Amino acid sequence: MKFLKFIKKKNLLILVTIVIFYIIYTISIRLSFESNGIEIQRDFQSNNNGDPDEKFITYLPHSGFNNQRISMENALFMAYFLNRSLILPPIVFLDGLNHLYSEKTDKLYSKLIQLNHDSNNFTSCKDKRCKQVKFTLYPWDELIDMSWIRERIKITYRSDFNLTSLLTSLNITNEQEFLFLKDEFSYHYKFYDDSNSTTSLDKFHVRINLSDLKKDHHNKRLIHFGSLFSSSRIVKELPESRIFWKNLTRELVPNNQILVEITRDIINELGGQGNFIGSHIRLGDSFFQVNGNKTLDKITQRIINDYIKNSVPNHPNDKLFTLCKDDLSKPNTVPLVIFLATDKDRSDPRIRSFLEIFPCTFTQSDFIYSLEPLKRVINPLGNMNMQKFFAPFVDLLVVSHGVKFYGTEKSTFSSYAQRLHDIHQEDNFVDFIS
Ligand SMILES: Nc1nc2c(ncn2[C@@H]2O[C@H](COP(=O)(O)OP(=O)(O)O)[C@@H](O)[C@H]2O)c(=O)[nH]1
Ligand SMILES: *[C@@H]1O[C@H](CO)[C@@H](O)[C@H](O)[C@H]1NC(C)=O
Ligand SMILES: *[C@@H]1O[C@H](CO)[C@@H](O)[C@H](O)[C@H]1NC(C)=O
Ligand SMILES: *[C@@H]1O[C@H](CO)[C@@H](O)[C@H](O)[C@H]1NC(C)=O
Ligand SMILES: *[C@@H]1O[C@H](CO)[C@@H](O)[C@H](O)[C@H]1NC(C)=O
Ligand SMILES: *[C@@H]1O[C@H](CO)[C@@H](O)[C@H](O)[C@H]1NC(C)=O
Ligand SMILES: *[C@@H]1O[C@H](CO)[C@@H](O)[C@H](O)[C@H]1NC(C)=O
Ligand SMILES: *[C@@H]1O[C@H](CO)[C@@H](O)[C@H](O)[C@H]1NC(C)=O
Ligand SMILES: *[C@@H]1O[C@H](CO)[C@@H](O)[C@H](O)[C@H]1NC(C)=O
Ligand SMILES: [Mg+2]
Repeated sequence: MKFLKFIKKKNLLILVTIVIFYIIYTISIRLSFESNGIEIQRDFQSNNNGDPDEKFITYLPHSGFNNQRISMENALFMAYFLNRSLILPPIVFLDGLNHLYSEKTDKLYSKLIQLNHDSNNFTSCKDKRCKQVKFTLYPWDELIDMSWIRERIKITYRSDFNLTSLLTSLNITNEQEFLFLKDEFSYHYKFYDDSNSTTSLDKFHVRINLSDLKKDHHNKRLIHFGSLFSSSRIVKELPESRIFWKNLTRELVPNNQILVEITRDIINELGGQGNFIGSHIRLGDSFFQVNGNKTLDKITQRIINDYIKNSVPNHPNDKLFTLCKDDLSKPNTVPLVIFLATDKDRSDPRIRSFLEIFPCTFTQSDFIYSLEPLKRVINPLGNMNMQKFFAPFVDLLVVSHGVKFYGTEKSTFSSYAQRLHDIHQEDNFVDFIS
C-alpha cells in the first residue's frame, strides 16, 4: 500500500523519467545495429573513447559512387600512412542529380551540410534554377567488406557534414589544433609517399610530401583534407605502400548479403560462371554521352576480336539460347551470351545496334524475378528504401563475374568492375560460387 501511494505521488516524475529513458534507448538503437553481421557504432561520440592524444584525418566525398569509393580508399591509405584514425563520412546517394561537387572545399561543405538524417531531400540550385533532390547517406560497411582494413586502422563514423559539431566533438577549440587542406580548384593537392619521387604533378597543382605532412603536423588533432578523389591523387612508390595498397584493393569488395544472393542467382540464370561475358557500356552523361559511339565501336571490336581468336569459352545455356535463336539466324550476328551493364536502356539506339550484333545479350531488366529481394533493402540510417541506389551494384557484380570483362574507358565504374573481375579470376571463382 505504501509503495502504491508512493507511485501515485511521484507519478509525474516517474513518467517523465521513463519517457527520457525511452528516448535515449531509441536513439542508441538507431545508432548502433547489426551490420553485415558486425556490431558497429555509428555515432561518432560514443565510438570515440575520448583519448585526448588520438589523432584523426577526414575528407569530403563528392560525385558518383565510384568517385566516392576512390576517395574513401585514398583516405584509408592516408590513415595508414599517417598513423591516424579515419573519420569516415557516409556514401552520398542522390536521386535527381548526377553530381554534388564544387572545386572549392568551402563551397562543397556548404552543399554537403544540407544533407542530414532528419530529411531525405534538399534543394539544389544551379543558375538560379532550383529543384528538390532526394538523397540518402549510407554506411560503407553495409555495402563493402571493411574487416581487413578495420584490423589495421581505426575508423570512426561521421553521419553529417557539420564542421562545427565535428570540431566540438574532437575538443578542438582553436585553429592551431587542426590542419585544413582546403582545395581552391580541382586536383589541387597531389601527395607523394616518397619525398625523392620524380613523378610529375600532371593535372595537379601543389605537391605535398606525406612524410613532411606526418612530421610537421604530428601534433595536430585533425588533418582535414578536401577532395581525395582521383586514382593519381596519391603517388605510392615505397615498397610498403605498394604492398599495403595491393592488399587494400584486394580486400575492399562488396559483400552485402542481399546483393551477393541476387548476383549468384542471375549468374546461375546466365548458365553459370564462365559461360557468359560481362560488359559495361557507360553512355549516360557528359563525357560518356559525347563519346558513346566510340565506346560502342571499341567494345564491339574487342569482343569480336577475342571471339574470333576463340579465346572466349562459349557454352551457352540452352534455355537462354532459345530466347535468341531466331535473331542468331540473321547475318552478322555473334552467338555469345553477354551480360550488359549500362546506364541507358534497351531502347537507346546505340544499345539497339549492339543487340543486333549480339542478340544473346541480357540486361538487369531480364531478371526481374531475381531482383525481387532488392525491394527489401533499407538504409539502417534513416529507413530509406535502397532499391534504386542498389541497382547499379547488381550490374557491377554480375559483369565482374563474366569470363571476360569489357568496360568503358575512363569510367571509374568500369575500373571497379575490372578490378573485381581480376580478383575473381585470381580466385578461380571458388569463393563466390560453390
Ligand atoms: N544501373 C547502372 N547504373 C550505372 C551504370 N553505369 C553507371 N551507372 C550509374 O552512374 C554512376 C556513375 O558514376 P561513377 O560511379 O562515379 O562512375 P563513372 O562516372 O563512370 O566514373 C554510377 O554510380 C551509377 O549510379 C550501369 O551499368 N548500370
Ligand atoms: C574533451 O574534453 C573533455 C574535458 O576536457 C573530456 O572529458 C572529453 O573526454 C574530451 N573528449 C574527447 C573526444 O577528447
Ligand atoms: C601510431 O600511433 C599510436 C598512437 O596513436 C602509437 O602508439 C604508435 O606507436 C604509432 N605507430 C607508429 C608506427 O608510429
Ligand atoms: C522535402 O520535400 C517535401 C515534399 O516534396 C517538402 O515539403 C519539404 O519542404 C522538403 N524538405 C526539404 C528539406 O527541402
Ligand atoms: C552545426 O552544428 C552547430 C553546433 O553543433 C550548430 O549550432 C549549427 O546549427 C549546425 N549547423 C547546421 C546547418 O545544422
Ligand atoms: C619533397 O621532398 C623533397 C626531398 O626532401 C624536396 O626536395 C621537395 O622540396 C619536397 N617538396 C615539397 C613540396 O615539400
Ligand atoms: C632520398 O635520397 C637521399 C639521397 O639519395 C637519401 O639520403 C634519402 O634517404 C632518400 N629519402 C628517402 C625517403 O628515400
Ligand atoms: C599483404 O599481403 C601479403 C600476402 O599477399 C602479406 O604477406 C603482407 O603481410 C600483407 N601486408 C599487409 C600490410 O597487410
Ligand atoms: C552516333 O552514331 C549514330 C549512327 O549510328 C549517329 O546518328 C549519331 O549522330 C552519332 N552520334 C555522335 C555524337 O557522333
Ligand atoms: Mg562519375
